[in-house]
Amino acid sequence: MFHLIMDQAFTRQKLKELRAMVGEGDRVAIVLQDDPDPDGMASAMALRTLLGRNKQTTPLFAFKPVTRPENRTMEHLLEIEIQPADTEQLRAFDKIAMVDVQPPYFSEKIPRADIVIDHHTGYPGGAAEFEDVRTKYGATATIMTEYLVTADEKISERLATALLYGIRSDTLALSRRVTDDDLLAFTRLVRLANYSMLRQIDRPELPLSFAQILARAMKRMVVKDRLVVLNLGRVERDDLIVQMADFCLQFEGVAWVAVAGKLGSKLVISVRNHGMSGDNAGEVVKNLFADIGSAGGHRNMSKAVIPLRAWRRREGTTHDAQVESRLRELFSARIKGEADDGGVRSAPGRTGN
Ligand SMILES: [Mn+2]
Repeated sequence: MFHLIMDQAFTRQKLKELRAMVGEGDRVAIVLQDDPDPDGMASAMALRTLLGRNKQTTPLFAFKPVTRPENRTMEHLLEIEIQPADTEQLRAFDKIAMVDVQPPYFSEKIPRADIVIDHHTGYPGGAAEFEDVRTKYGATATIMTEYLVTADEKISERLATALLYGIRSDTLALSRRVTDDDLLAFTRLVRLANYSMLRQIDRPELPLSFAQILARAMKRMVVKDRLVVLNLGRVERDDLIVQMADFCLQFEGVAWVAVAGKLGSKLVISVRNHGMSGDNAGEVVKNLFADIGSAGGHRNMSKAVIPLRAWRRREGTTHDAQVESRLRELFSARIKGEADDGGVRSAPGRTGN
């Protein structure tokens, strides 16, 4: 079925062009967008396989490193090494390729682009000798899967896991902008991927020290006005704050969660709600904290990052218990306010990928 629906003639032609372009001894750099995401990382691995290359001859680069915990886990578990990009260093490569992104994204930082494979809309095109931009696709990993199938390449477990995760994350688990092509690529990869690895990527390992923090916090947890507010105090990673916020939202009677923690010299606050009625988590944090830190997000999830010094200046103290009670006051007043206004609505979350 896959073969009937895939546009293999087109892909076969492009594959021929792609391979003809890259000489055997050429050093190829693959450049990813800032803070690379799973679709980009998976597509880069696939391009390397298609060109019959390895980490030495075809390294991956990004101007800003991976930050999301899940993506870092993917990078680590699948041993995807991404080096910091440098314009001068890139100039020395015989070919510069980019996947899941296009040259204008980088403006002057990229000396040139030779190979571009992507699914994003809104770029003029024509910036590289080889281009394959399929804007109707949900993920670049889908395009890459078609290339691999057309080329009759063996898709390793590691590569299949990466591509499957790339498609899944760009299409929000096949719920957003998913096309038949994405579904077919997904189906093709399902049998090849490593599910225990996928589970590990979904649920990054927690540091043991977090158990104590968790135990103390859970004892204090109360639900008032359908709101849970906790300050975890000092934590070693900000995803622990995010995971805690997600966890607390699962309890009965909870509609809103705000979990804070101190990370370095900052207070990080992660906010969640169920997105019923007009609840808008992004607006709430902006209203509460835009004057002392960065604050924003979507209807269902938002975040504020506040320098502890700025918090102290406005609120008087950064003592953990007092931070928690102050946050409870602020959120409880704000959320009631929102409900009284009938809720402030805004556009749904960004659809970037
Ligand atoms: Mn993508």
